[in-house]
Amino acid sequence: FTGMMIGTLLLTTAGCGGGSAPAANSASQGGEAAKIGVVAYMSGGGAAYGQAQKEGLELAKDEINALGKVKIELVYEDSRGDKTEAINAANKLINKDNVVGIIGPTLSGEMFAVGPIAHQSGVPIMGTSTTAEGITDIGEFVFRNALPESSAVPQAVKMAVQKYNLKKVALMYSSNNDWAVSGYKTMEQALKDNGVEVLATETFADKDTDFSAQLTKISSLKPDAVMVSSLYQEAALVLRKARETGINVPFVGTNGFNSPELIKIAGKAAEGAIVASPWYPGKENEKIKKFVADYKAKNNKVPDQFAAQAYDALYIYASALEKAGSSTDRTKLRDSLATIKDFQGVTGKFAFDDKRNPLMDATVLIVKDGQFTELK
Ligand code: 1QQ
Repeated sequence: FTGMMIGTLLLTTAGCGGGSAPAANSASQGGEAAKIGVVAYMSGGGAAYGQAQKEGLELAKDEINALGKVKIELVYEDSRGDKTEAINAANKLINKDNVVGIIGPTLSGEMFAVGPIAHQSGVPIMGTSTTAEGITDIGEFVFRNALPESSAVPQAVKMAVQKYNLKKVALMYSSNNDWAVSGYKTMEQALKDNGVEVLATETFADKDTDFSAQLTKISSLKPDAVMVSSLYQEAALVLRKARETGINVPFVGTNGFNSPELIKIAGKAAEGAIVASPWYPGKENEKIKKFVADYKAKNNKVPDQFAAQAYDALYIYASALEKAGSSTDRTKLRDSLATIKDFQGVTGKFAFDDKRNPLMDATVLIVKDGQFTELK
């Protein structure tokens, strides 16, 4: 029973329920707040991703509302990283809360379940961290400002190959996570493109805690590096076990590595972990400095990539809402979002391409002395 199938099923059921929810595309009533739904992974094993997204969104919302050009109200739903929960959340937001658009969900797998519902309901939906292949192929109401792995991974792999003269590596990924599988495939292709040999490919599952069998095997093959596609929880435990097993080579990750939780959980074992990110707080830029300072004042920590991408996503919505001239018209909002070409956010210059994927830059980062720093 795939997420897609559940999605279709619930959509059909909602459709048969019959006209309980009024369409949210009446003309704008001056000054009315635009209701935007948020589906995020806010509790459970990957909660740090969704919590960071919420913090980024809250800061952006307060600033946008203070500016006064458009007014935004956010309605949060916790998906707990689960496709069925994400589907229930989206159906509620679309049919009960009557949101004009949705931000999220956090995971690509959740988007594969929820995107078709939003698309068929004519509700724009934007992923801020959905980096797998094929996300926007779901339909023309589906957007993302998340940097696809197909842009991020080749940069990280190429940099690591050059920097550490990699010839042979081992691969690991979580095989029951749609995004992790997609990220692994992208890694495999990037390694091929760089002429690197893959000595072994080992799998595990989300929520696994014992990686000794895979790492014992990998250790015996003496790779120059290990590449891992998984969320921070599993990646951190892999790193810890790897160092214990005597594997002290660089690790290259996919987007799951981009949470400071990776470093918190792995401790010293995270040193040398490499990942490409659309966000780097250390850049000399006034907009970034202000965002970091304001976020710190509110949340007592430096914003991570998930906070920054969510922060920019709400500004992108605000700018589209302003152009659309309506706080309730879902179709106008979709069309307006699609025209965003010259946006300047804390993650840099941003535009949607004609497939509603982002055109934006990435920085390759490495964990050094317990911090993500730029790998040059
Ligand atoms: C995806 C991701 C994850 C790392 C988000 C937390 O990139 O599921 O697409």
